[in-house]
Amino acid sequence: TQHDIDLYYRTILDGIGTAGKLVREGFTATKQVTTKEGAADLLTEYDQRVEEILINRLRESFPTHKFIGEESTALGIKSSFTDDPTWIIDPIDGTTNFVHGFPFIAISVALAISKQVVLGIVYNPITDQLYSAIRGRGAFRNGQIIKCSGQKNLSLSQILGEYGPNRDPAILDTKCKILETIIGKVHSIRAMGSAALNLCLVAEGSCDAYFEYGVHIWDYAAGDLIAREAGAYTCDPSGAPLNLIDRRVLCAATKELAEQISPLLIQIDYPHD
Ligand code: LIP
Repeated sequence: TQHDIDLYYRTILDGIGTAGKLVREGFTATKQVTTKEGAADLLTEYDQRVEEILINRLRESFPTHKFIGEESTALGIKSSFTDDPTWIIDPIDGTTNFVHGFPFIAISVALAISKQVVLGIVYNPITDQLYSAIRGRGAFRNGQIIKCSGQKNLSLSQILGEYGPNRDPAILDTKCKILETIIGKVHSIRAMGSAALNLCLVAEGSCDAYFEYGVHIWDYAAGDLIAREAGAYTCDPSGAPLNLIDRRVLCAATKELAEQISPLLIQIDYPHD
């Protein structure tokens, strides 16, 4: 019920407040940086501690809920995406930015019920910008309603595209080819290093579209809802409906814009989350 959703929302906001303080502390502190799946796939002790804070806070209030967390997954605690109420957590989206002191990082949390995301929060603790959405109730930045740009024309667009942490030469080559094809057709391409915030940039209208291959469910579950609630159109980069476990996303201010971008992409497949 809406009453339950409001309670979930208040509880996670409380957890994110505590977690945000720790991220701000860590931002300027010396960090232990380790790697996960490759030399450019970074992890710090803060990622793990933030995830613990959020999961403990939620578990205390909602003991039957399930969790899919980026760092729990990295530790081998693999939870599959089921119909149960499931919190999908990226404690620090943009870990590379965090390591380098580039202030474009976010705590991203979504709640899915029956595999449908019903609430999403993306919080940048450094700039103190909080993006939020509850399904059917619009999207907000620090409590103010936000709307995407409504852009339909590719040649007038500012597009977000990421390289991602995978250093496989074939994948990098394909990603570079895609960007090479697109750059001549648009105002600009940006790579900000946080999938969750990229979706919020489309939601608020400061960018017109974003696509990425190789992202994980925790990178885009919350941002996807925020973008949709702000009027954006999100799909699989092929143009098919978005699937949150397929590790690929295309989000555009309009369906017309998504339809112009999709044919320019080269589809990359990943084993699903
Ligand atoms: C990262 C992203 C970034 C993307 C990478 C990566 P992390 O998340 O959001 O935009 O290019 O694929 O997944 O690992 O910092 O949470």
